[in-house]
Amino acid sequence: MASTRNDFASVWSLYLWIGIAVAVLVLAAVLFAVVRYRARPGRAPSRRAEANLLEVGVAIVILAIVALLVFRTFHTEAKEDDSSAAGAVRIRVDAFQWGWKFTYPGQGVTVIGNSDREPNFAVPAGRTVSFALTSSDVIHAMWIPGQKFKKDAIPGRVNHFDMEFGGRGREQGLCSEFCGLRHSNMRFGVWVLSDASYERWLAAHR
Ligand SMILES: [Cu+2]
Repeated sequence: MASTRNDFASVWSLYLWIGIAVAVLVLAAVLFAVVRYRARPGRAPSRRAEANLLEVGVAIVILAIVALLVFRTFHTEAKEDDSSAAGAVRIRVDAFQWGWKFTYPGQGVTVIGNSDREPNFAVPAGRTVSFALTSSDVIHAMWIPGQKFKKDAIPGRVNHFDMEFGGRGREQGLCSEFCGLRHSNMRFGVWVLSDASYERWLAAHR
């Protein structure tokens, strides 16, 4: 399991290029029809209503494109949802109105904060971190823009996912699902630390 940071970039550009190709084809076909078959004196409209072979061909091409996009999307999504490698750092995340609670099971460490005081939790750089995300009231979403990652926090359901954090420093995180009055202040921070600093951080928060 490697960093998921750029996984969706290739899926996105695939969608983009297929979208551009389809747009160009459709516009070209419309332009062709407008120019080639425009009204001219002495021309009657064609009485032809269908072209079965062509229509079947187009349907097959569309199905193939859809199948490719569905496969690529779910393939990438499955990698993202993969959890979890042995020896991964485990963190349970509880979202609530309007804050976050981060618990390290078996470590005796819990960090909690709200819209007045945003919580900061820590992860070791370069190691797999396995998250279990849920909500205690309404639907929230955990978003770490620097990691290009977002996942819903749904009451009564636990979402599992793995992440690997690269460079050291602080990543800003926030709630990205409108969840009430103080939604915009529902933020958190992630300290990405070296192994030694991470252990010290854990010890200091016990
Ligand atoms: Cu929220």
